[in-house]
Amino acid sequence: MTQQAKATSAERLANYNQGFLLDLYERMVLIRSFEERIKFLFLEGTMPGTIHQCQGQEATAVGVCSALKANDYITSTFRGHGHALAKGLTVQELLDELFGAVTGCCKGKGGSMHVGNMHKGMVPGIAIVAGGIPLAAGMALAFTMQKSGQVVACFFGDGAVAEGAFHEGVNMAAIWNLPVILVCENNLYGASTRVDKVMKNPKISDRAAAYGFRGETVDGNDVIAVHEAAKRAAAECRAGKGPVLLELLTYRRTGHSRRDPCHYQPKDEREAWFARDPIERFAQRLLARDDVAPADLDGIRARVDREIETAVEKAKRAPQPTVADVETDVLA
Ligand SMILES: Cc1ncc(C[n+]2csc(CCOP(=O)(O)OP(=O)(O)O)c2C)c(N)n1
Ligand SMILES: [Mg+2]
Repeated sequence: MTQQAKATSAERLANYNQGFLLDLYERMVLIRSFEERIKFLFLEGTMPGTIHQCQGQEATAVGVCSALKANDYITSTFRGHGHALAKGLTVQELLDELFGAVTGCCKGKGGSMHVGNMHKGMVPGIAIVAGGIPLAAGMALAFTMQKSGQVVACFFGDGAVAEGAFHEGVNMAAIWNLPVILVCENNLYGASTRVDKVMKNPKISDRAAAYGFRGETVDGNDVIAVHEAAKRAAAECRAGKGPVLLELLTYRRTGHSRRDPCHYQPKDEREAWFARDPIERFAQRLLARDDVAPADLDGIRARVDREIETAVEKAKRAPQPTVADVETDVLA
């Protein structure tokens, strides 16, 4: 990196203290390492079910959740591991859930597609595409009526935008100025379908204007840009000026689910996005500061690896539900 580029990168992070920035880095590394580790557990056949992974999208989860307060909520999708770790769920409660254990965050009854913990501000994942949007609007209506000052950040994919539930939930949030941050993780694909095949106008943030509120497109692989956009959106929501639509441009490095070899992503497109990896880019910007050394980042990665390994060993031996558990914590 040239001296000039170094100075520019350092200046852009100058408003933040070292501890905050290293926390963002650690959270993103935790998500990437978690996803890579469970990929092997799944391929080995050690872990049941299927998984939808978020390698490459770490900056969206961490950038948004770092802008929220502990008592704010998020809703998520089938691709929720990163959102959960960013909102403060532990590796252990998440892994235990993936292993179907009673010590999991949903007592083993949710599995990978429904991870969450209401005590930590995460509604268990909603696997119906766009299903979280009306629900988030309802939660935000409750917050408004209770004058609680809370906001809800609702994560969904580009594939959700053409669903009826998007229109219904977004319109209701708009007419009542509800405190919802609508977070569209635009990773260019809904399963194997590229966005330009299903959208005449692929700029998703433009849709906000049709409902009469503000939308913004953000570099979703830049954790600071996402954090700042989410901070602005949360402040507007708390001031009664919600909702806000954030379109976060990012890329899914893996297949849609573990069964998908992902052959439809063109090689040059993949290479271009891999070169804009959110973790590596942020590491370079951190290293341009005088108070971050390569050893600091190595130390974080080593700590994360140890944490995950310890949790994997425990999760493999975690207690499974018994027949008596079938009738607990279920509504129907
Ligand atoms: C209403 C509904 N239709 C279809 C599906 C099957 N399905 C699961 S994920 C998915 C693609 C979603 O793409 P996107 O919203 O872009 O999210 P991403 O997978 O990229 O995170 C589809 C079609 C579903 N779960 N719900
Ligand atoms: Mg998508």
